Amino acid sequence: VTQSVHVADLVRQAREGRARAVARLVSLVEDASPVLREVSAELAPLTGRAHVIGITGPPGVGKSTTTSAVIAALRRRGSRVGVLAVDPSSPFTGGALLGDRIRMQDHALDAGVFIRSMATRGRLGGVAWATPQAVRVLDGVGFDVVLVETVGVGQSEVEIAGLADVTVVLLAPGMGDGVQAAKAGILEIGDLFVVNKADREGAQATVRDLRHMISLGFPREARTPEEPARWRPPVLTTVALTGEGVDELLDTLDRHEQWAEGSGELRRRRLRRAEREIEAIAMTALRERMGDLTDGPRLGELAAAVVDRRLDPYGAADKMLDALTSQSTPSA
Ligand SMILES: Nc1nc2c(ncn2[C@@H]2O[C@H](COP(=O)(O)OP(=O)(O)O)[C@@H](O)[C@H]2O)c(=O)[nH]1
Ligand SMILES: [Mg+2]
Repeated sequence: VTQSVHVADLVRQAREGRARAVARLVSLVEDASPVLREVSAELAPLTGRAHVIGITGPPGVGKSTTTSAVIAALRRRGSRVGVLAVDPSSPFTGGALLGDRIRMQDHALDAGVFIRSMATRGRLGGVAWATPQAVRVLDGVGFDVVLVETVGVGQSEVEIAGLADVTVVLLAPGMGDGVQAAKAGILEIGDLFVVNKADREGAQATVRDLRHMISLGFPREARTPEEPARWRPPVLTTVALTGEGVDELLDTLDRHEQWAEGSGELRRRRLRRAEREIEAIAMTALRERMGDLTDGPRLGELAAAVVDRRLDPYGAADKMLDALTSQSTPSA
C-alpha cells in the first residue's frame, strides 16, 4: 500500500516535469522493478500522445549529434522532448554512451528535455524488454516527442527501431552507400533517410545511390489508381554539427505523421508495438517461472521418475508445463 502511494507520487511529480522523478521511473524499468506493474497501471491512461521517433544508423554517422540538433529544433517549436539513447552492443555504459552524453549536454539544464542512456544489463529480456516500457513512461509523463537513438548494426537494433511511430535512418557519405544499407537490413525499416555530414565529399553520390535503392521497391507497374498512396521514403541531407537541414527533417517528419494517421499506419504500428511489449513481458514472466521450476525440487522429482521408468521424458515435460499453467490461471 505504501508503495502504491509512492508510485502515484512519483508519477505526479514526473508529470509536473521533475527530472528526478522521471529518472526514477526509467530506473524502475531498467531494474525490472516489481512496482512496474503499478507504474504501468498509473500511466496507461495517459499514454498515446507522444510522437515516437526512432533514429538509427551505423556507429559514427552522427546520430547523437543529429539528435541534439533535433532536440534544439523541437524546443524552438515548443515541444517537450524525452530521449533514450540505446546501445545494445555495450554491456556497460561505455565510450559510445559517454560520447552521446557529451554531444547532448547542451540540453542538460533544459527542464523541457530529458535524456537517458540505456545499456544492456544482462537482465532477462534486455533492452528489447526495457525500451518499449521506457518509451511508454516518457509518453505517459507528458513528453510531446520521444526520440529513441539506436545503433543500427544487428537484428535487435532493427527490432528496437521498429518500435517507433517513424524511423529515421541516418547514413554518412562513404560509409553508408545504398548497397551497404540494404545488406544491413536498414533499407526496409527507414521511413526517411538522412545523409548526414553533407559538408563532406560524396554526400550527393550517397543520396543518389539511396534514391535508386528505394526506387527498386516502387516498381511502376505495381501502381494502380485504387492503391492507397504508399509512403515513399524521402532522402534528405543534413550537417548535424551546424543544424543545417534539420528544419526540413522536422517538416518531413510532420508530413509522415499526417500520412501515418490518415492511412491507419500509425495505429498499425502502435498495435505492433503493444503486441511486442505484451509478448516480451509475458515471455519474461514465463522464463522466470520456468527457472523456478527447473531450479526447484520439482525437476529432481521428475528426473527420478524418468530414471526409475515411472514416466517418459515427454510425460515429465507435460507435468512441468501443467504446473506452469496452473500457476498462471488463478481463476478459471
Ligand atoms: N563533418 C561532420 N561531422 C559530423 C557531423 N555530424 C556529426 N559529426 C561528427 O561525427 C562524429 C560522430 O558523431 P556522433 O553523433 O557521436 O555519431 P553516432 O555514433 O552516430 O551517435 C563526431 O565526431 C561528430 O562531431 C556533420 O554533419 N559533419
Ligand atoms: Mg551516438
